[in-house]
Amino acid sequence: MKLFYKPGACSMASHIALLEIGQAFDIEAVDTIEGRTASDEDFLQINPKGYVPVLELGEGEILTEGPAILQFLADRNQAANLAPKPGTMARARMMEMLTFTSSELHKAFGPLFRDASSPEEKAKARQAVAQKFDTVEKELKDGRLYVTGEQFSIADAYLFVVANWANFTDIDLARWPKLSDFVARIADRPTVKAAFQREGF
Ligand SMILES: N[C@@H](CCC(=O)N[C@@H](CS)C(=O)NCC(=O)O)C(=O)O
Repeated sequence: MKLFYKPGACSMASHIALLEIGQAFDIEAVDTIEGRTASDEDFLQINPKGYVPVLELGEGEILTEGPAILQFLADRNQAANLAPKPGTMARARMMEMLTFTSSELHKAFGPLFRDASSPEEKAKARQAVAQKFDTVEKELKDGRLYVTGEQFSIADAYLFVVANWANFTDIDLARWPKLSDFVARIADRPTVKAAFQREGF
């Protein structure tokens, strides 16, 4: 199994999940701008959509889209306890948070990573991110350790990676004390430290 990633990108959530599972896997960095992998393969031949994460499963099977990869990994490796069982309310809550992170929070960061964004577009994006962070802060207000309760899940891996982008985009996470504590707590996991190290940080 091989994960194609970009250092610090959303693919890091899949990287963390793979490390939590604890089985052997390979990783390969991708330059999505040049469209080449570290071993100089044409990335568009691997994923015509041109973005990471991509999970190569062997025998030509390729899985894309972060939330799909995360759920596939969790469901295939239930002993790692990375997601509640499909069909349960707990699973629906976990998917609710994965979807929010993907379609609301992740997307809100978009203009902050685009060189072509104007200062006005970036200011607007910071406002949009702040609004989404307000929502997460409310979720975490009851003092839960993880975003859907007391058990670490793939939703935490994804939310952590995206929320941590605040530290690279001039957004002061201290404005959201519960979220700030959450980010520090997840950053302290051995698997998360290992993912940062393996991605070259
Ligand atoms: N819908 C995709 C979006 C993935 C995505 O936005 N990937 C970014 C990194 S976080 C990427 O590879 N962008 C291409 C680039 O930065 O050139 C998913 O959820 O996996």
